[in-house]
Amino acid sequence: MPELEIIGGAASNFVWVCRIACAEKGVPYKLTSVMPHTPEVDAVHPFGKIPAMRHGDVTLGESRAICAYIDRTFDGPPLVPADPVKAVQVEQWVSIINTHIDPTWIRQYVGAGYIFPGTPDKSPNRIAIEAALPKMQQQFPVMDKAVKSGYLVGNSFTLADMDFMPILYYMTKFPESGELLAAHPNLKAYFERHVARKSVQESIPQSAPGTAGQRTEPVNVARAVNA
Ligand SMILES: N[C@@H](CCC(=O)N[C@@H](CS)C(=O)NCC(=O)O)C(=O)O
Repeated sequence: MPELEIIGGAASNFVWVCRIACAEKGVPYKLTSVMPHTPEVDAVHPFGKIPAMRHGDVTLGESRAICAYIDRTFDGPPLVPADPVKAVQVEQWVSIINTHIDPTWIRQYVGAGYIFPGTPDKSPNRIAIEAALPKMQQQFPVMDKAVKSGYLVGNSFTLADMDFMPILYYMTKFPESGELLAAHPNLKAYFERHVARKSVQESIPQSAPGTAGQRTEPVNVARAVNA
Protein backbone atom coordinates (compact mmCIF):
# COMPACT_ATOMS: atom_id res chain seq x y z
CA MET A 1 0.00 0.00 0.00
CA PRO A 2 1.44 3.45 -0.84
CA GLU A 3 1.84 6.01 1.93
CA LEU A 4 -1.05 8.35 2.56
CA GLU A 5 -0.10 12.04 2.35
CA ILE A 6 -2.18 14.73 4.00
CA ILE A 7 -1.31 18.10 2.48
CA GLY A 8 -1.91 21.27 4.47
CA GLY A 9 -0.75 23.21 7.50
CA ALA A 10 -1.44 21.51 10.81
CA ALA A 11 -3.11 24.62 12.20
CA SER A 12 -6.06 24.29 9.81
CA ASN A 13 -9.05 22.81 11.61
CA PHE A 14 -9.96 20.94 8.42
CA VAL A 15 -6.48 19.40 8.15
CA TRP A 16 -6.74 18.50 11.81
CA VAL A 17 -10.00 16.60 11.24
CA CYS A 18 -8.25 14.39 8.67
CA ARG A 19 -5.37 13.75 11.05
CA ILE A 20 -7.75 12.76 13.85
CA ALA A 21 -9.52 10.46 11.39
CA CYS A 22 -6.20 8.79 10.46
CA ALA A 23 -5.32 8.31 14.11
CA GLU A 24 -8.75 6.90 15.00
CA LYS A 25 -8.47 4.51 12.07
CA GLY A 26 -4.85 3.61 12.83
CA VAL A 27 -3.63 4.81 9.42
CA PRO A 28 -0.01 6.01 9.15
CA TYR A 29 0.42 9.14 7.06
CA LYS A 30 2.87 11.81 6.03
CA LEU A 31 1.88 15.41 6.76
CA THR A 32 3.09 17.89 4.14
CA SER A 33 2.59 21.14 5.97
CA VAL A 34 1.95 23.81 3.35
CA MET A 35 -0.35 26.81 3.14
CA PRO A 36 -3.40 27.03 0.86
CA HIS A 37 -2.76 28.06 -2.75
CA THR A 38 0.76 26.64 -2.84
CA PRO A 39 1.73 24.45 -5.81
CA GLU A 40 1.32 21.18 -3.86
CA VAL A 41 -2.24 22.15 -2.96
CA ASP A 42 -3.21 23.76 -6.25
CA ALA A 43 -2.20 20.53 -8.00
CA VAL A 44 -4.97 18.70 -6.13
CA HIS A 45 -7.74 20.97 -4.81
CA PRO A 46 -9.69 22.79 -7.52
CA PHE A 47 -9.69 25.99 -5.44
CA GLY A 48 -6.33 25.56 -3.73
CA LYS A 49 -7.78 24.89 -0.28
CA ILE A 50 -6.36 22.67 2.43
CA PRO A 51 -6.53 19.81 3.19
CA ALA A 52 -5.58 17.95 0.04
CA MET A 53 -4.58 14.31 -0.07
CA ARG A 54 -2.47 11.93 -2.15
CA HIS A 55 -2.49 8.16 -1.94
CA GLY A 56 -0.79 6.45 -4.85
CA ASP A 57 -2.69 7.62 -7.93
CA VAL A 58 -5.61 8.95 -5.91
CA THR A 59 -5.75 12.69 -5.21
CA LEU A 60 -8.55 14.42 -3.31
CA GLY A 61 -9.51 17.74 -1.82
CA GLU A 62 -12.13 18.55 0.85
CA SER A 63 -11.97 17.18 4.38
CA ARG A 64 -15.25 15.26 4.13
CA ALA A 65 -14.14 13.47 0.95
CA ILE A 66 -10.69 12.74 2.41
CA CYS A 67 -12.22 11.29 5.59
CA ALA A 68 -14.60 9.16 3.53
CA TYR A 69 -11.63 7.87 1.55
CA ILE A 70 -9.72 7.04 4.72
CA ASP A 71 -12.77 5.32 6.20
CA ARG A 72 -13.54 3.21 3.12
CA THR A 73 -9.99 2.36 2.05
CA PHE A 74 -8.38 1.28 5.28
CA ASP A 75 -9.18 -1.27 7.95
CA GLY A 76 -9.88 -0.01 11.43
CA PRO A 77 -12.84 1.24 13.43
CA PRO A 78 -15.50 2.95 11.28
CA LEU A 79 -15.56 6.76 11.43
CA VAL A 80 -19.28 6.73 10.63
CA PRO A 81 -21.69 4.23 12.24
CA ALA A 82 -23.12 1.45 10.06
CA ASP A 83 -26.64 2.20 11.28
CA PRO A 84 -28.25 4.23 8.46
CA VAL A 85 -29.98 6.76 10.70
CA LYS A 86 -26.87 7.38 12.79
CA ALA A 87 -24.81 7.61 9.58
CA VAL A 88 -26.96 10.40 8.18
CA GLN A 89 -27.02 12.13 11.56
CA VAL A 90 -23.22 12.26 11.29
CA GLU A 91 -23.61 13.84 7.84
CA GLN A 92 -26.09 16.33 9.28
CA TRP A 93 -23.66 17.48 11.98
CA VAL A 94 -20.64 17.57 9.68
CA SER A 95 -22.65 19.75 7.32
CA ILE A 96 -23.89 22.03 10.11
CA ILE A 97 -20.38 22.39 11.53
CA ASN A 98 -18.88 23.12 8.12
CA THR A 99 -21.57 25.54 6.93
CA HIS A 100 -22.72 27.28 10.15
CA ILE A 101 -20.16 26.81 12.91
CA ASP A 102 -16.84 27.04 11.04
CA PRO A 103 -17.78 30.20 9.08
CA THR A 104 -18.68 32.09 12.26
CA TRP A 105 -16.49 30.65 14.98
CA ILE A 106 -13.32 30.08 12.90
CA ARG A 107 -13.41 32.20 9.70
CA GLN A 108 -15.06 35.28 11.20
CA TYR A 109 -14.22 35.26 14.92
CA VAL A 110 -10.80 33.56 15.08
CA GLY A 111 -9.62 34.32 11.55
CA ALA A 112 -10.85 37.84 10.81
CA GLY A 113 -10.93 38.82 14.48
CA TYR A 114 -7.58 37.60 15.81
CA ILE A 115 -5.34 35.82 13.31
CA PHE A 116 -5.71 37.92 10.18
CA PRO A 117 -7.18 41.10 11.72
CA GLY A 118 -6.11 43.42 8.90
CA THR A 119 -5.57 46.24 11.41
CA PRO A 120 -2.56 48.53 10.95
CA ASP A 121 -0.94 47.35 14.18
CA LYS A 122 -2.22 43.74 13.89
CA SER A 123 -4.34 44.25 17.00
CA PRO A 124 -7.60 42.24 17.17
CA ASN A 125 -10.24 43.43 14.76
CA ARG A 126 -13.04 44.41 17.14
CA ILE A 127 -15.49 44.99 14.29
CA ALA A 128 -15.11 41.39 13.08
CA ILE A 129 -15.24 40.06 16.65
CA GLU A 130 -18.33 42.07 17.60
CA ALA A 131 -20.04 40.99 14.37
CA ALA A 132 -19.39 37.30 15.11
CA LEU A 133 -20.36 37.30 18.79
CA PRO A 134 -24.17 37.66 18.49
CA LYS A 135 -24.24 34.67 16.11
CA MET A 136 -21.96 32.69 18.40
CA GLN A 137 -24.20 33.52 21.36
CA GLN A 138 -27.08 31.91 19.47
CA GLN A 139 -25.07 28.93 18.24
CA PHE A 140 -23.32 27.95 21.47
CA PRO A 141 -26.56 26.91 23.26
CA VAL A 142 -27.59 24.87 20.21
CA MET A 143 -24.31 22.99 20.21
CA ASP A 144 -24.40 22.70 24.01
CA LYS A 145 -27.73 20.87 23.74
CA ALA A 146 -26.45 18.73 20.86
CA VAL A 147 -23.57 17.28 22.91
CA LYS A 148 -25.59 16.68 26.06
CA SER A 149 -25.13 12.90 25.77
CA GLY A 150 -21.35 13.32 25.45
CA TYR A 151 -21.36 12.76 21.68
CA LEU A 152 -22.98 14.45 18.70
CA VAL A 153 -24.39 11.14 17.46
CA GLY A 154 -25.22 8.00 19.42
CA ASN A 155 -22.80 6.92 22.09
CA SER A 156 -19.50 6.79 20.23
CA PHE A 157 -16.88 9.23 18.93
CA THR A 158 -17.77 9.68 15.26
CA LEU A 159 -16.61 11.83 12.37
CA ALA A 160 -19.05 14.49 13.57
CA ASP A 161 -17.11 14.80 16.84
CA MET A 162 -13.78 14.71 14.94
CA ASP A 163 -15.03 17.66 12.86
CA PHE A 164 -16.11 19.65 15.91
CA MET A 165 -13.18 19.12 18.30
CA PRO A 166 -10.59 21.24 16.43
CA ILE A 167 -13.04 24.15 16.35
CA LEU A 168 -13.75 23.83 20.07
CA TYR A 169 -10.01 23.68 20.73
CA TYR A 170 -9.60 27.08 19.11
CA MET A 171 -12.48 28.42 21.20
CA THR A 172 -10.33 27.86 24.30
CA LYS A 173 -7.62 30.16 22.90
CA PHE A 174 -9.49 33.47 22.71
CA PRO A 175 -11.21 35.45 25.46
CA GLU A 176 -14.85 35.79 24.37
CA SER A 177 -15.10 32.24 23.04
CA GLY A 178 -13.37 30.92 26.16
CA GLU A 179 -16.03 32.63 28.27
CA LEU A 180 -18.79 31.20 26.07
CA LEU A 181 -17.34 27.72 26.43
CA ALA A 182 -17.09 28.08 30.20
CA ALA A 183 -20.75 29.17 30.32
CA HIS A 184 -22.00 26.07 28.48
CA PRO A 185 -21.46 23.09 30.77
CA ASN A 186 -22.27 20.33 28.27
CA LEU A 187 -19.89 21.75 25.68
CA LYS A 188 -17.19 22.28 28.30
CA ALA A 189 -17.50 18.70 29.58
CA TYR A 190 -17.62 17.35 26.01
CA PHE A 191 -14.47 19.25 25.08
CA GLU A 192 -12.59 18.22 28.21
CA ARG A 193 -13.54 14.58 27.71
CA HIS A 194 -12.55 14.31 24.06
CA VAL A 195 -9.49 16.56 24.08
CA ALA A 196 -7.90 13.81 26.18
CA ARG A 197 -8.27 11.30 23.34
CA LYS A 198 -4.98 10.10 21.93
CA SER A 199 -6.05 10.94 18.38
CA VAL A 200 -6.69 14.56 19.37
CA GLN A 201 -3.71 15.00 21.69
CA GLU A 202 -1.15 13.72 19.21
CA SER A 203 -2.36 16.06 16.45
CA ILE A 204 -2.68 19.33 18.39
CA PRO A 205 -1.06 21.96 16.14
CA GLN A 206 2.22 23.38 17.38
CA SER A 207 1.47 26.75 15.82
CA ALA A 208 -1.49 29.15 15.75
CA PRO A 209 -3.82 29.23 12.73
CA GLY A 210 -2.16 30.76 9.70
CA THR A 211 1.37 30.54 11.02
CA ALA A 212 2.24 27.00 9.94
CA GLY A 213 5.53 27.04 8.07
CA GLN A 214 6.22 25.13 4.89
CA ARG A 215 7.75 21.91 5.95
CA THR A 216 7.24 18.21 5.53
CA GLU A 217 7.00 16.16 8.64
CA PRO A 218 6.61 12.40 8.62
CA VAL A 219 3.99 11.23 11.08
CA ASN A 220 3.61 7.60 11.92
CA VAL A 221 0.50 7.12 13.89
CA ALA A 222 0.04 3.89 15.73
CA ARG A 223 -3.56 2.76 16.14
CA ALA A 224 -5.07 5.05 18.70
CA VAL A 225 -6.37 3.39 21.80
CA ASN A 226 -8.95 5.72 23.15
CA ALA A 227 -11.19 5.77 26.14
N1 LIG B 1 -14.76 22.72 2.65
C1 LIG B 1 -13.33 22.63 2.82
C2 LIG B 1 -12.83 23.86 3.55
C3 LIG B 1 -11.33 23.94 3.55
C4 LIG B 1 -10.85 25.33 3.97
O1 LIG B 1 -11.59 26.31 3.98
N2 LIG B 1 -9.56 25.37 4.32
C5 LIG B 1 -8.97 26.64 4.65
C6 LIG B 1 -7.90 26.48 5.71
S1 LIG B 1 -8.63 25.97 7.26
C7 LIG B 1 -8.34 27.21 3.39
O2 LIG B 1 -7.76 26.48 2.61
N3 LIG B 1 -8.45 28.53 3.21
C8 LIG B 1 -7.91 29.22 2.08
C9 LIG B 1 -8.97 29.83 1.21
O3 LIG B 1 -10.17 29.77 1.57
O4 LIG B 1 -8.65 30.35 0.17
C10 LIG B 1 -12.94 21.33 3.55
O5 LIG B 1 -13.79 20.79 4.27
O6 LIG B 1 -11.82 20.84 3.37
